[in-house]
Amino acid sequence: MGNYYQPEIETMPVEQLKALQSERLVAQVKHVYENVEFYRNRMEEAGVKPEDIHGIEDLHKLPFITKDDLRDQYPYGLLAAPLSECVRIQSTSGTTGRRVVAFYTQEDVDLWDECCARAIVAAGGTKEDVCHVCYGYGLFTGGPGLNGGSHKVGCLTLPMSSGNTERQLQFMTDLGSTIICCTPSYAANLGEAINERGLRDKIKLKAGIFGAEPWTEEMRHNIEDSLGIKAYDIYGLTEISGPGVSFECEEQAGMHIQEDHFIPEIINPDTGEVLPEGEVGELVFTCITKKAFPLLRYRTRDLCYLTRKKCSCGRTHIRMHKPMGRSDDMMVVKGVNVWPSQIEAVLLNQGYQANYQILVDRIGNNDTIEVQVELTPEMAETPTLTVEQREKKIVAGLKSMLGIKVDVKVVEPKTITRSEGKAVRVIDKRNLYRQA
Ligand code: DLL
Repeated sequence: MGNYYQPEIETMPVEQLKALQSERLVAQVKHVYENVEFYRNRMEEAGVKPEDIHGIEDLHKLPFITKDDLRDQYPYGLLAAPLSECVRIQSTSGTTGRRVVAFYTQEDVDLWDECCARAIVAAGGTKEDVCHVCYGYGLFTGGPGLNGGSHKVGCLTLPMSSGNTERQLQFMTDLGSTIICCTPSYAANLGEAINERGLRDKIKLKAGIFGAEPWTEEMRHNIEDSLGIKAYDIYGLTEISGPGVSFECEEQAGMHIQEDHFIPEIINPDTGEVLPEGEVGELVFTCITKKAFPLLRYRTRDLCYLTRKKCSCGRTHIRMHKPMGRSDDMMVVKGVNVWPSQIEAVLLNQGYQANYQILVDRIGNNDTIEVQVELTPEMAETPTLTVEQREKKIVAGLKSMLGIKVDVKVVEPKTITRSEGKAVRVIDKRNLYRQA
């Protein structure tokens, strides 16, 4: 059995949880219908009225919402509470198109903080811990979310924000940080910096809560080894609240979705059909407790599957598999679907670290794809293979994973730019999807 922040909710029998969801869904549908013209219009177009929704079995009758809808309704079109009740905004880091702005009432902030507190406690956090938050603060939800959760748990919270690795290491060693929250790519960079400076014996970290970008199991093992910690995954998105929509427990086998606040569905991204448990498709969320910005049936574009298999931690909330990619970060190269995570898995399996970049271009009518990966310092110091041999081996690994020939360049350690937040893994110069 695990540690819980709110045991009665986290271990609530499934039937009871579903009844709670039904009750909250009915109230939420009424709330948005009465307060948001956008929802009223959409429901009328779909021929559905609030009184047609009696519980979660009727969820499928509601229309979907997409990111384009959010952009069209920017900034206030989806606001469901009076502006005077709103106390905060957060916003997406998107670089194309209009930003998405999400609003929070004080109650919304409290429930979001509780979600993050549950994640921290699941990772072993207590009020004795020193919680080092190096997700970005500001419009990005990572810093504020984990910061709020850490306060709720009663940890000593270090609001470090991202960047300035020397300062991170100084606080970490001087104040004895025990839990670290950041992107997995920055955790890998910190691991590298700690080992280079011989600080491994001076740090007290025991757990890390990493998310905001896709990462592989191979990367998890590397981070756990280099920092000497247990690495937990955490998932979320600005539109739905931020980090803590789901989180891993000590089983490290999928993330429990906070079903008392968010109802998940998996759909076929092409047809919108709801898929049965266990099938891979696009994750859709309905917010049943939020007041200011409660999205109903929001299409996340994240691809994964759900499982309600019993978890040894005792939590009853459904688990989502780590997102396998986004329907919009899948690249089609030479006519083949390529996911950055497939490339990462091949590289890390061959002993490299997650210091790599994928360059895609089009010359004439032909796509080109090149993967650049750094030698690890050990590989550079005591070479067992030549660079050519290494490149050949990676080319073969990628060929068998993807079915296409990928050019590979093995480069010297420290030549690929390190990330402080979300890593930029793909540079696609074809601009096929650039938005107006
Ligand atoms: O990244 C919220 C967050 C902050 C989550 C800190 C976890 C930790 P956005 O910037 O709106 O919000 O980006 C959301 O990031 O739709 C996924 O595609 C991706 N993502 C988030 N967490 C994970 C994860 C935050 N654990 C988008 N694994 C989501 C894979 C993730 N992808």
